[in-house]
Amino acid sequence: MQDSIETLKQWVNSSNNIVFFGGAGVSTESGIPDFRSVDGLYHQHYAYPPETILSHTFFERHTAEFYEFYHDKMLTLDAKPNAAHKKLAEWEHAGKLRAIVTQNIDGLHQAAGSKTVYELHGSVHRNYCTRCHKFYDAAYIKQAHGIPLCACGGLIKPDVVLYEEGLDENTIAHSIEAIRSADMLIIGGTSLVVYPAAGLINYYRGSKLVLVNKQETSADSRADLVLHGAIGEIFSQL
Ligand code: CNA
Repeated sequence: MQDSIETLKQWVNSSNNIVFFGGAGVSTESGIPDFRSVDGLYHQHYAYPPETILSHTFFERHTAEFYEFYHDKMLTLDAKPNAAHKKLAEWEHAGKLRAIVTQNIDGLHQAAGSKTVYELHGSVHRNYCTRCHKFYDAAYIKQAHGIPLCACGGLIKPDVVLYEEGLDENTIAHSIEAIRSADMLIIGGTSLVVYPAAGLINYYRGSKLVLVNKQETSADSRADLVLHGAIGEIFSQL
């Protein structure tokens, strides 16, 4: 492991166009559970699996239950950026990192100071009335009991891409462009099973594909460097 960390350190030092592609595993060390780890949301007991609750149909048909889960598990507003978020922000500031493409909706990259963050699945920090489109922040949703309603009486929906919904085309286009022209692509904290997001890594055409994940993923075999471990712990050694 120490050799791999050393190699990664050298690659980072010699790169100035790094793109990071991440998922829920980036935020577990901030106390936000992912979906697929042993202590992830899939292994906790709910009446439905998380991907059913976080689907468009469920939101429409069982809005109160959706918001119960969402309040409990997704609106983790007290979480703070960990060493991985901070290191990525540092690299961007130093002109090494061009963009972060994330499947996370927690806003922790921006909280760490990162500026160019493509949020493929949206953000809990943006919420809109489905009737008049008025904006509401996450604090408003947090303090609302039950289903959050707009001043106009309309239902407020988080700007989060639910299962069955399409991704924002502009965000995809920017993500593809960044990944395609990156000199190094670091993939971290993602099981790479949620599509179309996971497919974006196929646009990388460089020779420094790095994978930092606790568990094995389908991309391990084609990565140029694989580090199995906790991303915050690993990044704090870079
Ligand atoms: P996932 O499918 O739960 O996979 C997470 C991966 O991260 C697993 O392979 C773990 O082994 C790995 N992992 C967990 N902790 C660490 C760690 N500390 N260091 C390195 N690796 C770790 O999550 P994905 O993001 O791949 O799945 C996509 C879904 C989960 C997206 O739609 C997200 O929106 C959604 N999600 C987001 C959050 C968040 O915003 N923080 C939380 C939970 C789920």
